[in-house]
Amino acid sequence: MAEFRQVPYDGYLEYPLEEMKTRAVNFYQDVKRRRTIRDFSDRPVPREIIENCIRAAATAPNGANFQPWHFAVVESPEVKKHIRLAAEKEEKEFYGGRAPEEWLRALEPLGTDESKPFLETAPYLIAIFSESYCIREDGTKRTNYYAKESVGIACGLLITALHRSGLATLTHTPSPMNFLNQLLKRPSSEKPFLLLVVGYPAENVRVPILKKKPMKDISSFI
Ligand code: IYR
Repeated sequence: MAEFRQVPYDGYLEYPLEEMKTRAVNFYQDVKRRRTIRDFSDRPVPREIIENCIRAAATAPNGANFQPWHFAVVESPEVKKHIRLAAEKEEKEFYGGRAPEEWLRALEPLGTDESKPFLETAPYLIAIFSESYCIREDGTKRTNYYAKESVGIACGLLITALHRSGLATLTHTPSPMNFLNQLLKRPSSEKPFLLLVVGYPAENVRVPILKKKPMKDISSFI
């Protein structure tokens, strides 16, 4: 079994305790400003920013370093239009009866519906695919361990990197979203995980008031 060659870890930075504390608070203050928005401006965004955020996402810890992800970045207005049409078709069925009553009630305060104009307005859609297996050169299948967990962590990093760059996002999950394989020409070994809408917020965008659970409900120290 081939081993990874080991080298000294020179990337670690230790900060003085007080600095650690302020860094933790400052990071929290910065990420807590992030809000999902559903109304985007069509202002262009340099591709370089998206590329570097994807580079950051791809540093995510992942199973056996198999890096089971693919980021399909859609800039083409034509492809965005096809994605919108396909997503709205699924969402129409979802809101029109496929979703259980209880689920629709839970979405009511968010004010979402089947109309998804942002899929055409925003400068970028990033479809993130999870690769459950890959095909080796000899044609045999190799399982990617913890693919969904790995891709979930990468998406968290991607959203945070975009936020810190000054961009807004919407995590959109039309269900089912297999149409993304066909439209973006991805193989069947890759499953669409998330469709991330990226850009500047539209002017006067509004967001719902959401309360976060208190620490005591989300954590325990044993
Ligand atoms: N995919 C649908 C429904 C939806 C589901 C959840 I859970 C949300 O938090 C928001 C929306 C849509 O995008 O409208």
